[in-house]
Amino acid sequence: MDIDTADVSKAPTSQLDGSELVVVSNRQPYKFGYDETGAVTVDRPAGGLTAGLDPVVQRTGGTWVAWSDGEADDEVTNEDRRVGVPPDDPTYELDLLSLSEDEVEGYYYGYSNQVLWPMCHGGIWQTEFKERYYEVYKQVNRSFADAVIERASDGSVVWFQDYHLACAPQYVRMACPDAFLMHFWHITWPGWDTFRSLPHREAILSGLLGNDLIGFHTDRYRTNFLDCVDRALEEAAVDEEAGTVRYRDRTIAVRSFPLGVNANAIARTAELISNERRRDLAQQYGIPTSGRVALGVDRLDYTKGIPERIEALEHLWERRPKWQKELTYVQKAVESRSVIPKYQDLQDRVDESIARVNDRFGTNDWQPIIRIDEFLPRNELIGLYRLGDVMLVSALRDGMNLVAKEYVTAHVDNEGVLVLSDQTGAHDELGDDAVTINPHNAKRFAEAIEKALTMPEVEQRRRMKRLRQHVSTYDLDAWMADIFEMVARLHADLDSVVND
Ligand code: ADQ
Repeated sequence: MDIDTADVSKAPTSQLDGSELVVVSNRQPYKFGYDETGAVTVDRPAGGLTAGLDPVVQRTGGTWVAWSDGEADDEVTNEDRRVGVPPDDPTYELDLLSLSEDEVEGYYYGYSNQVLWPMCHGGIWQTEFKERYYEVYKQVNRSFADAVIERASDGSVVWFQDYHLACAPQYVRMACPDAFLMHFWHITWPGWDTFRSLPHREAILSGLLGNDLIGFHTDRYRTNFLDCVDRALEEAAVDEEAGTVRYRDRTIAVRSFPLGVNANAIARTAELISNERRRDLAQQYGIPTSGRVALGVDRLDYTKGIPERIEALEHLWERRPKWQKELTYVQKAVESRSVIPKYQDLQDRVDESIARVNDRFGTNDWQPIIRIDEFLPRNELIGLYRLGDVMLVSALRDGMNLVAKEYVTAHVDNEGVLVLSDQTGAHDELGDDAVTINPHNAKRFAEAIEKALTMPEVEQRRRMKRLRQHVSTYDLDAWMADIFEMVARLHADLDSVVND
């Protein structure tokens, strides 16, 4: 049994007050495939948001609409492409949307990941604006909206996730004027000077303003969004202090809700990992148990600052040779969006820099950088977190960064130091007790790694304790409770307007 996923979220859902919940996301919470014998397999949500939301929808019942990208989806779904989940004891319906190759290319790899993703992270030079991408994005958003409209009624609560679905809320709004629509935007929202580069900026904002509630991780993104609305849409009236937009005779609330992790489950799993198991894990990957370990856990994405991190480590081993043979860096990477050329370039850059550093400093009995590419079950990932004396999170820009929070949560013994980029949403919450870095400055970054490695134990423990306290208080349940409480308040306001 996977200990982490066995613990369901305790977030209250009573605020939904009997309304049907419809969750809409690009990725599905259960993925159906085949094993080598041809039998159907089910990949359950392992971590992050999908794992947290699934138990909530299990309790409320309802529908989850997502892109059908599982090999066995045709076999497990009915004629309407629906399947009850969890498969062993279904409590809600998964509604799977089939997309053609052209749609996947235009909507997912195109507009979502080569326009909105780089633009929102401030990389306007990384974007590939193609009108075709936008046309397909709208068309797929329309299909998601149609699937929602089929299920939703005026009393429903519809919850959109992320940047893949910016146009869908306005489409749903037109068909269901009285449904409660909300959206959580998981990535950064840039300032106006960046956002104004987007050729379809008005349409993207207008699509999102079909919602009643829009959530961001931090106040900064919320303020950026309100500023962009104010400047781009003449007909919108923004009240920055109240956090509202008046648009097309409706009021939209815009709030920040910093996402947390399933802290209790991670901590419990971490407690159950024996020293022996940790030693086995280290042995399995050739991680020395005598010296110190720095750890990086990322999707292979150019926003995560992996080459910058390797450069800082190289700087450290070069300028401070005492760390050679003493500090080993472990990079747990997971391949991502690799059909996009910029992601292939990044993979090449990471491969080359790891090879260069290992060539330069490696000896017969020591490899400076160990790379783990294979899939690790959740409890092994938590075991790996515990092996890290120092965690290096060096994102160039990151909406939140849950890896930082997971690392902290796993350090139940209060040992370990978090080195954290000030360009992450997580830094707004954890910056005081982490060692702060700017990922672009290799020299300072190297100094910060050394500071983390030499931090007196008392200070380490003091900082880690505070970090853990924060992360366990503002965990995934607290995030969901805050959001549902806001839904209930806004619902009540809407009711009073209707009854007046
Ligand atoms: P991501 O960019 O994917 O998410 P992150 O928050 O760091 O970034 O990770 C999400 C989840 O993926 C975590 O639960 C983590 O354990 C897992 N993960 C990451 N790398 C992994 C690896 N190599 N192996 C196994 N698991 C790995 C987007 C935004 C973030 C935001 C999240 C949630 O870009 O800024 O924090 O959504 O809102």
